[in-house]
Amino acid sequence: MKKGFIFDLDGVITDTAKFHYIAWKDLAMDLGITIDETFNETLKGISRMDSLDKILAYGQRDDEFSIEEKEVLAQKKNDAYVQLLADLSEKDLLPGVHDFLVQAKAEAIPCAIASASKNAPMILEKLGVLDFFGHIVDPETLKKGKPDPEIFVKAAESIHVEPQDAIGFEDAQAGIDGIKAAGMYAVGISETEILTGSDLQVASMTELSVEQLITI
Ligand code: XGP
Repeated sequence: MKKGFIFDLDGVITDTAKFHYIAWKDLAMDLGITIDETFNETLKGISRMDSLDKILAYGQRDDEFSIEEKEVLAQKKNDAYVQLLADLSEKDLLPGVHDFLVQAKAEAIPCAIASASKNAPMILEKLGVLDFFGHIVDPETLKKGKPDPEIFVKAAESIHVEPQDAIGFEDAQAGIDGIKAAGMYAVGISETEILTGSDLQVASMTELSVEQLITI
């Protein structure tokens, strides 16, 4: 029996991944770097500063900025991203998410968020689902980002569930790799990408039933 659920946020609970892409693409363009959707896949699940570093390395500009300058660039991207979220509300929950959280609550399965995003609490509040989660891992407390398992192990601990009794939900390869490295069952959610190593992959959460999953 599985006893706890751990969710990524961007691309799993809501489609904010598209807003991250717009904001990163604009910032990259200002720096004379062109990124496309294929490159953007490599930013999914990656922290703000690591994402910026990847973009600078991709544009071969990685040695040109001081830490302070990079902080300014990362803040600029985040300001643009937060502006794009101005109208975010319950209507922006991805299909099946609300039903799934209601089912989990009814079955008394604790849920936690394992997202690299520092914006997670604000986004969950806007989506009206903050109260479904027992804990949101603070990415500032992590030594390593995904695909390291640390964030998933911390999330499981926070809801008092052993990793082998937890299920992780992810839309990105770095996330699936982290879930598997943590020793958890991995559910990949993507219509377009093949998430290698997922124990189960679905196109959307509408295909999932809490009752079935907990007996896995
Ligand atoms: P935050 C975000 C990153 O900026 C973005 O590149 C990642 O795809 C995303 O986290 C993964 O969830 O972090 O800027 O919202 O803190």
